[in-house]
Amino acid sequence: MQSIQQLNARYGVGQKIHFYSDQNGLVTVHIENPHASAKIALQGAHVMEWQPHHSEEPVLWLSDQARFVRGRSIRGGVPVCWPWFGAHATDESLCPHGFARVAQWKIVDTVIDPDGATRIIMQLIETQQLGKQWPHHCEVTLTVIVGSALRMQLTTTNTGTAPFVLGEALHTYFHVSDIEVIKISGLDNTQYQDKVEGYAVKQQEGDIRFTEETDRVYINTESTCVIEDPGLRRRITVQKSGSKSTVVWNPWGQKAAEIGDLGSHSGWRHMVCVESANATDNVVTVAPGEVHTLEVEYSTEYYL
Ligand code: TA6
Repeated sequence: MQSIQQLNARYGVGQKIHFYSDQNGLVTVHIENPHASAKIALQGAHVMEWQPHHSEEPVLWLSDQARFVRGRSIRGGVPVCWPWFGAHATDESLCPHGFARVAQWKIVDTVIDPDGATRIIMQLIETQQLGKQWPHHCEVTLTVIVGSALRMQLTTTNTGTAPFVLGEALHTYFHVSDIEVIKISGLDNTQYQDKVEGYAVKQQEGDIRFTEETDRVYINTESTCVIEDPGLRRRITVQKSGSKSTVVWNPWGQKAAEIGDLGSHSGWRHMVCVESANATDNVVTVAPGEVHTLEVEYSTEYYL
């Protein structure tokens, strides 16, 4: 594993790209540039914070009860769900949403782009234990571009001789003023599987509004979504490519209490997940030699 000293010597740039270790030994990279600041944990290649300087409020939601411990997913930010989404198809003992979000990743490169944005390139470290859960040859990288917008590219290369089937998501938690005042546009007329009602297939009419537990996999959609938040007078735009599902989730109070790390003081009220995914009907077959990339871009604007 790369030590903090090695990481800072090879990939650090003073206060602009700085690696440190928290009290539980989780290695984090802190990025500071003219556009934004961000924090990424190497466990899970997990973007925990991204704050463009023009944004007064956090854009990503990070639970105040998040647990920063080895082998446990951090509640909030952008968990990387890979190589399956939800429960494993045949073995329920395996980690839901795949192991990538709790596995160790390594830094492959850090770059300061000509426009001042910072590019962090990470690769999932293969281990024997992971190989047992996912007996396929592949290379997985996550490139995070921290600028006035946040971009992420999750790339899977099949380096083996047989095709494999991949499920994945960037399971992003966005910070909102109040779940009951926001609306999400971009999915009108789109079919979804309603997980709250046993995956019943339904059709979205108009914008999404929230009055109860909502857990939906919108399928066959590559649309851009906008989270409109009149409480913060802010729009968050979620653009994507290489993704045919969009998952929208808020657990509401009772589920949040059962989950446990979703925050004190009704933390769940201040979050919504809009996840760019390839899930359920939209899992992807990656042929030998093929490179598959799921890419997202998050941007914000304030209005009067
Ligand atoms: O993406 C929505 C979802 O699959 C929900 O069903 C919900 O349980 C959530 O993810 C959180 O999953 P986690 O394993 O992180 O507790």
